[in-house]
Amino acid sequence: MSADPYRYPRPLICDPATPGALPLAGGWAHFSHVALLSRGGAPRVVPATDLPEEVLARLTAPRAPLVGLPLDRPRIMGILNLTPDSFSDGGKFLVPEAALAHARAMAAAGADILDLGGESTRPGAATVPVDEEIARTAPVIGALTDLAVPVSIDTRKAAVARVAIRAGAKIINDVSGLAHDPAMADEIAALGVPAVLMHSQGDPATMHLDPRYDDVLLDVYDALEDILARARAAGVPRNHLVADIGIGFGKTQAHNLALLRDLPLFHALGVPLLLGVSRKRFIGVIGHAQEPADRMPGSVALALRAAAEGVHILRVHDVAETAQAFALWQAAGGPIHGDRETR
Ligand code: HH2
Repeated sequence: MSADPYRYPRPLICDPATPGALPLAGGWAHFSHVALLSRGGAPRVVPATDLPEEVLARLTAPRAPLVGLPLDRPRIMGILNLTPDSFSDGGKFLVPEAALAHARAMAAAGADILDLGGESTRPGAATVPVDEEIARTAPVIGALTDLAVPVSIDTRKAAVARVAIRAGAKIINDVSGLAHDPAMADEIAALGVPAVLMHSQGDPATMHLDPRYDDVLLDVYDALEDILARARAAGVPRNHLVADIGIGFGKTQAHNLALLRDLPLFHALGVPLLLGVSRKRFIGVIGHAQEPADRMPGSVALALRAAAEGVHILRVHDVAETAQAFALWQAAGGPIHGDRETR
């Protein structure tokens, strides 16, 4: 692999008052040092100012607003699964009235974005035909166009994304990271909308069976870099791209935890970061909560930790609880705005 010592610079989060502290991704989290990671070698901690100018610029540059939403504080993406079989809320919102009521309730509770999906991508899930996925999602999106909160369409398929954007969605969320549908990169470019591109190893039907990596952290970083480069090559502007490490998608619990431990590395991709941990299985295992609905406290804990590390968007089921946690964290001096004046 690359011998470039600055290829994997993992920022070490610090208090904003630390001498030499720099804003991470131009936001509320700060760092003064980075751990230079490498394949097989020990991390080497150096001052951030030792980094080449281009690497430092990628780590510190403010991220552009997403569909007009300034990324100057952690944003909440509320989940709405219009599916019979999603692992946590499957079947709850199949009736359009129930879906619309839940969407409006999440917006009122503090969601900044609503993520609507018509296909479960839980481990073992089978693919849904395009027509059915469109029938599940487009009418609900069309009925929500009066909401001030932008809607994103959670789909791996270009045709579903196209109809959803025409119906009023503003963002595409592709959990396959352009891998499922060869038309997706061109479609995102042609539609001219932002896209969340997530890392996934394999297909939902089989991804959980035996996921393997040489070095999960650096492999996922390299893969996301490739995915972003493919989108750029198709004509998607950098300020339309958001990256997501894809917790639980072709990853064991050990893989998930290794990625979360060194999450700040992914700011080196130079784009906003989104994280989806909400109610996922490893939270149930570690937190002793068999039912997904009982995994809210662990989900909120991880959302707070990720927000403290500068992650821009948290994809959650429990919007009100996450918004309350953020509000209290900020009120008690947590670094949501990062400067002394707001403390
Ligand atoms: N996780 C799920 C679905 N979409 N999108 C992004 N960007 N990141 C994620 O981590 C992510 C996602 C899976 O969760 P959920 O939607 O609750 O369940 P299901 O796939 O069963 O519908």
